[in-house]
Amino acid sequence: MHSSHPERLKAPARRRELTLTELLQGLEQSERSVLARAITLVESVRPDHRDLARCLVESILPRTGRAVRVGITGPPGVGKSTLIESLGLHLVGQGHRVAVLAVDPSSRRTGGSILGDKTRMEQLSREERAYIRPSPGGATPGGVARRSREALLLCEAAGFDVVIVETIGVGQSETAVAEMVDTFVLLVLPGSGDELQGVKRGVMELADLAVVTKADGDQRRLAARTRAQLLSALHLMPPATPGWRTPVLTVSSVEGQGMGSLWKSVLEHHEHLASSALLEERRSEQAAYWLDRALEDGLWARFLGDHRVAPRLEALRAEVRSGRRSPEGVAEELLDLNWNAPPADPSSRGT
Ligand SMILES: Nc1nc2c(ncn2[C@@H]2O[C@H](COP(=O)(O)OP(=O)(O)O)[C@@H](O)[C@H]2O)c(=O)[nH]1
Ligand SMILES: [Mg+2]
Repeated sequence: MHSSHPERLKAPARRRELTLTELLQGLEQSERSVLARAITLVESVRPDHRDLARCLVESILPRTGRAVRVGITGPPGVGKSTLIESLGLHLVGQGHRVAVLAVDPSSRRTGGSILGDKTRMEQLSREERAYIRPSPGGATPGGVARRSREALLLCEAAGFDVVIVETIGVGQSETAVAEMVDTFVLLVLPGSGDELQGVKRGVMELADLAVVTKADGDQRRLAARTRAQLLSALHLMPPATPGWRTPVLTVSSVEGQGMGSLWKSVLEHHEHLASSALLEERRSEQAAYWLDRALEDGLWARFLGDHRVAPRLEALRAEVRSGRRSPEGVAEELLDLNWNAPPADPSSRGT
């Protein structure tokens, strides 16, 4: 059995915290309230919560991996949330159980109310077979994404067979979400065909599927043209999935148009992955990726918390800022300071 957890005595005016057994049972029975509390647990930074969260996630691992994991990315305002709601309703109507997660590395600074994330998926959130979870706040972007990945696993353990992850904001969250899903979907606005080179290239190369949104009203024809431009731009790029040509679709989420074909393409991609060894390969690469990120963050936090580093760092940083010291020199000095003291393997250090 897992390490025991001290009884939680101080929980004034709050619900009693659930034990590992209760959490596991609740997830097994697909209880949404238990799923919500399990996700709150993995989002917590309290050390005793982290212990329990670790036990929980490791215990459910055998029951994960059965969902189709879909990432949705694109610039703010492109229509991600609206599309997820429309697709989610379509899927719920077909009998699927759909969980929606958001990854917002900036949610701490902005209090989670950034421009372009106004759509709350109200209709979908009222569905019994849907579960919607906003982004956790967090100290580091990596921390936010790691919590979301654990939340994804919990959703799978709770029996959700589709998990959709929305990237909020631009930049950091895109790679993180691409590293936790099977199928990564890029949304673009009608008329953005001419600026497809440049900044978006990195994200385009990750796309297993591209979708031109808002193909309705007088934007319909523009959307079709953008689709053609996207197709030829993607043609020049290495495929995000080996042996797979990234399809480009047009949809209108407000009219509910194109959700059937969108889901069909997602399943085709999933089938392409699953029928070769690619799905397993992608997921195990991703697990290794998250191990490295967790180690990076953990080492960094420990380093900053070291009693020999903490008091000196600000002064040294100021010297680097002013140009009196070199970044490399100061880093080496601090790393030596940190790692020489405890008995360490000297051969593992570079020159
Ligand atoms: N005409 C039209 N507008 C849409 C469509 N999808 C979203 N929108 C609008 O675009 C705006 C941004 O949508 P939202 O889903 O919040 O974008 P997000 O920031 O990418 O999540 C909202 O005002 C939506 O009503 C669509 O299919 N057609
Ligand atoms: Mg949104």
